[in-house]
Amino acid sequence: MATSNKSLSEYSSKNISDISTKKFAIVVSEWNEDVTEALYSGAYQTLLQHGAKKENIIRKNVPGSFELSLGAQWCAQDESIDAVICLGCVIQGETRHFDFICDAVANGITNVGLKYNKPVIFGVLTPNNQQQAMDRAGGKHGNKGDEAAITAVKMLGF
Ligand code: DLZ
Repeated sequence: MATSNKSLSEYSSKNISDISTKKFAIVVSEWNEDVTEALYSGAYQTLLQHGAKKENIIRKNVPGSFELSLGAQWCAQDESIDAVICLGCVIQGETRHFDFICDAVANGITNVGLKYNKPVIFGVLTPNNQQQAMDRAGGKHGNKGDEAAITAVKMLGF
């Protein structure tokens, strides 16, 4: 599971589909905003680079990563949305809050995808500290937002 030698912005060309008519929702957590804005920028630009239309990418904010699941559900229930990309950053703290949020958002996002039968992507960083987050939000390990967007594109080409 280690990502230390992998760039999150690198991907294979397998299953890259035509997304010119696809509609995306990107749900962004406001916690650790400097990180999540960088994730959003990566995801948005990656979708555009692969042919998505600006008018087919909507953005919604939620207060924290815990709220990503419900935000994703509100987007996924819109039949015009083909894929939902959830972006957040939960930084390890001194209490078990981290574990509860990470478990909740991972399970919640999974359940929304299964319930609405469409790609709902887990673009959530769970680093030990701010530096690890920045390294994965456009830093030396690439951008988790790029990876999340490519994952949506590939799932639409499944
Ligand atoms: C409360 C909290 C804490 C301590 N840390 C983070 C974090 O690192 N990243 C994040 O996205 N959200 C954090 N939150 C906020 C929770 O996700 C949630 O918004 C609140 O607990 C209210 O439900």
